[in-house]
Amino acid sequence: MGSLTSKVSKALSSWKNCPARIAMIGLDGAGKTTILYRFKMNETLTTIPTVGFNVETLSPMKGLTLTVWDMGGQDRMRPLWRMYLRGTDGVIFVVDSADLERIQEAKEELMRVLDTPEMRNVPLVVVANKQDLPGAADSSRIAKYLGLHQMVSRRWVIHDACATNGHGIGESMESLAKIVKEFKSKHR
Ligand code: G3D
Ligand code: MG
Repeated sequence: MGSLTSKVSKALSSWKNCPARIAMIGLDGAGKTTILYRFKMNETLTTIPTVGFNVETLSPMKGLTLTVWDMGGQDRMRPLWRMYLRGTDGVIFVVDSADLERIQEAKEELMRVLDTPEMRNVPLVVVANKQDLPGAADSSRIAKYLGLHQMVSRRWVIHDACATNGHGIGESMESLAKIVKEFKSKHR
């Protein structure tokens, strides 16, 4: 596993006193697995080999439970999502900022998840990944493409990032810790 930068490490260790369940989602190829490699994995809890639905549950740090899966083009699997989303305290949505051909698809998938009753008010961190690639849209453009400004009853934050060099990952995790704690103190 990749080494922990101090920022990522600090943000992750703050979960010890505030256990949380986080869903990390995004289209395939967005960079989820690459981000996970930036965390030191204490344990992989389960990988459930459902045909056509590869969901991983892992705990990079005491108190933090992450469920991770690829979205897109799998309508049959949507009923399963809801099962995994129950009790979720926060969402990390990872976007390939250089793949504007699929940004509309990314938006639709994100909205499908956020529109489920389980996800009411649950805060969102968007990682505008792959900023190193030519033609990547910055986080303010990605926010527009995803329609984030239209979300009124949900806290959201977006960060520019590059998972391959770690830029923005610590900041994203810090924001996540902050808004999830606020959410839990109000709604849980
Ligand atoms: P996923 O888990 O969301 O499906 P991955 O996505 O983490 O497997 O990443 C898909 C590909 O994008 C990988 O390349 C990975 O190295 C690359 N990638 C992830 N983040 C970045 C980034 O910030 N910048 C660039 N340039 N590439 C990134 P491969 O070649 O292994 O398929
Ligand atoms: Mg992956």
